[in-house]
Amino acid sequence: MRSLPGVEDEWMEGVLGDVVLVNGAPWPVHEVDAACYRLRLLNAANARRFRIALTVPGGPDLPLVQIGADGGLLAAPVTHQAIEMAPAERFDVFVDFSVLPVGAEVTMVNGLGTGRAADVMRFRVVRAAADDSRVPDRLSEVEPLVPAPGATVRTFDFTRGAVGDHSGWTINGTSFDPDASLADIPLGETEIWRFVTDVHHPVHVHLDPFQVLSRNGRPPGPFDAGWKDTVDVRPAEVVDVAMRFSDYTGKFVMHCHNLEHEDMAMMATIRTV
Ligand SMILES: [Cu+2]
Repeated sequence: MRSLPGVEDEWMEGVLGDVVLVNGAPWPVHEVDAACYRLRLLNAANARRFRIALTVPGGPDLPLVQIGADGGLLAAPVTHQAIEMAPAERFDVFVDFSVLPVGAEVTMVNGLGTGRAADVMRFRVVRAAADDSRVPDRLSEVEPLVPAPGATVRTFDFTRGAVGDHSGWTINGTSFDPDASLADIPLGETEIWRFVTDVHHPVHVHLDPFQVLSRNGRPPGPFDAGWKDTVDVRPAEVVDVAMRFSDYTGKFVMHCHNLEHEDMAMMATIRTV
């Protein structure tokens, strides 16, 4: 570690662990009332993507009603049967356990995992409860970020490449340099940022959240709603987001949130002016 970069070629794609931890515990069981719960989901894995669903033996899966994304509440709830999460993405969801009898068990599974990585945790409904909570139809006012005609378009290409004399990960062909800005962005301007990938890269931007405009020229995907600061860009995909920095001038970073990619230099300095 003192003479070589902290990661090795064999871990280029990112480390996939063999134990799923939730709040630090392996495959925990959490007791719940037969009532509604708000769950705040964060994918805190190094590199693993999850497709989260709530399975019930002999019954349909429990829906996940999304009420919030990385940067706050959605304008209106979105109901999912499963939610795909890349590292660093957050989903705020509402789950109604009151439709189940006391004694029921609900398993949170990962549809993208194999073996033990296909299980995440379990909920056990242990007692009846009075609960009249519900999700409002309108949750918040979300200002749509609309780039003006002729708005600046910046393309960021996330690819494997040479980092010095070894193999690593690059943005626009460059590896992380804390002193060289890849983009100088005027505060208050709404720009279009175009993320282009070779393999999966969860792209994360510091300072201000953004909104997804399109994927491969088509409308945003089912998990792109609301204010985001991390977007799951799939292999060979082009994702456009509307970006506006409004708070501070200075140097910030954007990077892939696959921790091994990030540690192998897939990070860029940007500057707000
Ligand atoms: Cu990456």
